[in-house]
Amino acid sequence: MKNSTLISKSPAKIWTDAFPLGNGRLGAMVYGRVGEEKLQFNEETLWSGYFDENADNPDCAAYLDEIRSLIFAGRLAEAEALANKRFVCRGAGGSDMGSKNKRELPYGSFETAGELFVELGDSDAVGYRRELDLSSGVCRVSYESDGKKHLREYVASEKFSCVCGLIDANSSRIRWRREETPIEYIGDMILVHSRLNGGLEYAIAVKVPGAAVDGDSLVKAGRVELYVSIRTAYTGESDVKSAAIRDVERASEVGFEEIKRESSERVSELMGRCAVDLAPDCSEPFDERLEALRVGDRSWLASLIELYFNFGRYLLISSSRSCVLPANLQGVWTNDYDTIWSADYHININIQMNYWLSEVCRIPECADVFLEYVAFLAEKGKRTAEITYGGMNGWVAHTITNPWGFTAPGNGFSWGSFMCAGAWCCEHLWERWLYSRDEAELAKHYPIMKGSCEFFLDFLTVDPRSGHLVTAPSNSPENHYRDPESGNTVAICAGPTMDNSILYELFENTASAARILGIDADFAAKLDETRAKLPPISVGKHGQIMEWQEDFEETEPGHRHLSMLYGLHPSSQITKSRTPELFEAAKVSIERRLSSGGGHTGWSRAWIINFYARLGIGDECLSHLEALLAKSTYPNMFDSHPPFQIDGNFGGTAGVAEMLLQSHEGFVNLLPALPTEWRDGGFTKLRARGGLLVSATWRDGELVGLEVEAELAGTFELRCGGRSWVVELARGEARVLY
Ligand code: FUC
Repeated sequence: MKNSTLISKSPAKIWTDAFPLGNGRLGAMVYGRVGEEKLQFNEETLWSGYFDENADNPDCAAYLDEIRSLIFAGRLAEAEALANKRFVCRGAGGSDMGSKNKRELPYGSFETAGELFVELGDSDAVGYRRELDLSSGVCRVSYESDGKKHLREYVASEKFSCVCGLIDANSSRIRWRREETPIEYIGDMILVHSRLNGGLEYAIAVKVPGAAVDGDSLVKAGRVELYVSIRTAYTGESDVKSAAIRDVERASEVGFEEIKRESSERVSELMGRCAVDLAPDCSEPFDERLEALRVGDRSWLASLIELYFNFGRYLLISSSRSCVLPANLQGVWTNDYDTIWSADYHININIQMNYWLSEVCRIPECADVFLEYVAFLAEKGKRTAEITYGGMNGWVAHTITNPWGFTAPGNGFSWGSFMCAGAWCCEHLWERWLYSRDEAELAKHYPIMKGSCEFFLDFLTVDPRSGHLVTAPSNSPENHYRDPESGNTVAICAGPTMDNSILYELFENTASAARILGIDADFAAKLDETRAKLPPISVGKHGQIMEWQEDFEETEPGHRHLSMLYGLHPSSQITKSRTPELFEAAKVSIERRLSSGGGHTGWSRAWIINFYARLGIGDECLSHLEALLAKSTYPNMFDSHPPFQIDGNFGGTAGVAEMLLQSHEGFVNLLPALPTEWRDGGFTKLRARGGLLVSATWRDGELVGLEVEAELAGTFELRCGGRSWVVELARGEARVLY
């Protein structure tokens, strides 16, 4: 696979220089240092905190009507003050998500497992090269020292559930470091067995065959083999220490080379599911090319974008397979004990963006854990509907959640009470159906979608000013507007556009699912009737898509959230053919955001790329891909919010796919947003809804080759510019169309 190797000619100085390895459950960051190697480790469930029984606040419901009355009376400042006082979780919730005290709170934080140091004694390095091969998942460090070739290799094995390494050395001293944690050196092992704040028991085992204990280290003559595993009691493991030891003993019996072979094969199969061809292969160091781009040298831009596309797929494969938790705000990697935002799950764009690439890039199995997490949230969210909302049916979740199942509003109304977070997660259940047509899976997911609908059938209330059914109190994710009465900046509102768009889609999808399954005819009819009463997406005085029901003055016109455009992407309520006026207004909304400094976080920029892909403006997509790389990317290609936040990586990769193939309008739209600069290129087996695999090539911006393969039998329509094809294919059938 070309443009699939991250290369650097220098060791990592800081964490965001280091190269990431992951098997879905374990993460490792490889520094590749001369003299003393450093690797930092994570395990996906290594979270402080616990389920906070206290978070759901029974006092909220009593104030619901009063808050609504104040909103509808235009007394927004009072409504907001009351909501901030009463419509929040009990206790500290997620606290100030950037604070350094979350380890002491029930909410907790994703924590580093610690660092492994391997003292090698070499001092000089000639011809240093550090590389991460995305097509195999092997990280290598090589150089010459004292006239001898030195090689290190590392892999994260899914099958053997270990991170493994092989390091050339004359002699080495190996130790583990984790703050305030007892570490044992016994025989050829390093062992940690402890608990985090909140009580989670965990164990770390490092096996170095042939090593011996020397004080607070292991020492070994000659080449070093490393086998590292971390286990926690998150899923109820009764003997985490034995489990971690069992992992490394088993792996060491198999041996590094065999583990590397098997792991490379597995990663190669997943990475090989699809490809894009945007530029000749380039093996120049990534960090040097990134610096060149930053100073205006665009000669490597296309190869960098192809590398970025591959890196996003690699990161999802590395942080979201054979595991029990979805990729969090940092995937499966953190170097902190009290990580910013706890590296939790923000479900008002972040976790959803993590999984946009999974279906179209043919790694749906990487999204399974997210869909299972939605089911977990639905269970926990029933409690919130019951307690916080005074006995409402169904389930609800809000802006933030964590592995303990926090579903209450956050501890601040304006950011913490995004009402449709859980409903948005249900969109991924429906997308899975659109790609897979798996009725059994749809039947499993239907109760989750129905439960979300049931909550909103209770929560929606008539806005006396418009007669529409609206969510109230609510807000447009983390954004504010000027209260026309008081002139104050407020967040609180009724029926923000994003809520209306998400619920329109949820009700439509759930009714469709009921009819496909041949069940709940009356419920489906109720959903249709309710959907018709939601506020429509409207155009404001600037020609923009209105973010709220009324054309309020925005106080943050460059806000990072473009929530009012949910109907453009990821939903398909705004399209050129069906809603031309809204389609044009969406462009205005994006331009207004950008002209006021919008797109300044990685994920926001990535969402803009997807928006412009849906608008069919390829040159804008390219311009924002360039900005995503140049302004929001670290030297190891991690996305920068800042700080590191992985959703930008995933959203950027999804954006590249969206530029080349779309299938949200009932037909396959080929090359819908091809930049002028991408004169020649191609893609292989990107996946359309309905299970159609599509490969295409273009020359001078014109389609010159088109092949399809049906994962599922069906009749498919494909369009490219003025040309179209309708093809009926049997399951598994491939055909050259052009
Ligand atoms: C939401 C975003 C922030 C950040 C956080 C993790 O609050 O508005 O930009 O991405 O999630």
